[in-house]
Amino acid sequence: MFKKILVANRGEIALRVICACKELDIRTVAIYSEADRHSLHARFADEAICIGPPQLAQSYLNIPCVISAAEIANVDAIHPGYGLLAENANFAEVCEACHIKFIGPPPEVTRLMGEKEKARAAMKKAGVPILPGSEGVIAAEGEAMEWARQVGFPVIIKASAGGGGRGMRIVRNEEELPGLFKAASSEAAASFGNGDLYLEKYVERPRHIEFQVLGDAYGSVVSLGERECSIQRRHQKLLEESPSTQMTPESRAQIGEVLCKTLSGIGYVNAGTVEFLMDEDGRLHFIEMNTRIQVEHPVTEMVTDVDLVKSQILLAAGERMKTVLQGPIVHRGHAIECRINAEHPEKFTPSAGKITAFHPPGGTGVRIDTAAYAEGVIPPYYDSLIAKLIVRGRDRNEAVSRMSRALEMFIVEGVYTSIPLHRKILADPDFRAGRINTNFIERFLNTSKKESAT
Ligand code: MV4
Repeated sequence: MFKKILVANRGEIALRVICACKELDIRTVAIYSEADRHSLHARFADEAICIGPPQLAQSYLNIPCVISAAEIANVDAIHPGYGLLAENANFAEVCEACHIKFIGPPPEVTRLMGEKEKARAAMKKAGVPILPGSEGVIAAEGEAMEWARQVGFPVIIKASAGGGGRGMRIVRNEEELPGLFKAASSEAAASFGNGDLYLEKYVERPRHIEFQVLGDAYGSVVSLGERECSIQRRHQKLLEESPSTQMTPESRAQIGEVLCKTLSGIGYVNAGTVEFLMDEDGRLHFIEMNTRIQVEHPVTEMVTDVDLVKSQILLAAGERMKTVLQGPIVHRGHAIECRINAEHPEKFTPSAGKITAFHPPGGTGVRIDTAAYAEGVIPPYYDSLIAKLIVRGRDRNEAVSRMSRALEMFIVEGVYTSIPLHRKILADPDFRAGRINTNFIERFLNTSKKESAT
């Protein structure tokens, strides 16, 4: 087993990884920027190394700095958390070259899933349902028109190197296509250094449903069921839950089975998330795969009792799936997570500064993952996520009422937060009835604006 792990991240996820290491009796090394000198991840790690100035490119994203810290501290492995270097195949290769275990899938698998049209082809070949669309990247605008006619409008043009919603264009008819194709291509080239595009049939009002998987180094892959993540705003998830009201034990088992077979064939190791869109007829269509631990992983932990971060570490160390899981995967109850962001309630701009008061809720079935504390400072350089509030109930109704009361009892002063917005979502009749899709927040914000104007 590893003796010492470097945590190449900050904030709540760095703390989450430190928690897992402590329970496994593994020493931890934190890295921190000058803006994070007083952060809890630096405080709770066994060692902490300052790696540079606040800017991400000069600290947490600076591969030579991260690797130097790992060499100096003499660690066996690096856990990248989410974001930052987590899906950087080059970083994983550098770790390997330095004989440091990267806690994640092999670099070639990360690279495959990072090229979205290749991931699509690999899934299709193995029998995972995908949307009708282009085969491989589109060479020219004329080819895009051919595929669009074949698939039928509306279609969506996506960047091969994209994901998370950047560089996408919805095309409703033939007239729009040339302009939108050019725009998507130059946006992709500018933001990813790669202008490659592919095309899919556009799904109206989809739900976003994703499957959590774990793989060991010996070809065993398991599914831990789904998370429903349709409550998003501008591609930032606000609330996630498990199970989805739209899945049954049968449909969950069926999709889980094809995923495990497919990912085992690909050589998938460690934690991963397979994203689907569910159309209005309830059919699932693969869109992309994330090769990291995700922000919303606690939702799955709450309903399965599997510690996903401990599992990641054990699997990376070469443990077998059956040793890691210690029994069958059982789904119990319902979990909901609210991502509490430090942001302005109307403008949605980040709200940095000192937290003057902080009282997180507690009680039965309540979990908080956070690195925030009273008198702590939220630096302006990073993500606006300050806390994740997760609850579990015996069923969805109990989880919803538990979340509502927990949000009522959550005090954060000194910075603006999304807590008031989350309270409103939890009170919404459509949300309570499970009538949600990816357009929910837009509709919700429009109607609440109209109401407050009258
Ligand atoms: C789509 C889609 C409709 N049809 N693909 C946005 C993020 C990226 N991961 C994929 N996205 C979408 N892909 C097809 N063929 C609609 C979206 C989409 C979306 C997806 C999930 C959650 C929120 C979303 C918000 C807007 C658009």
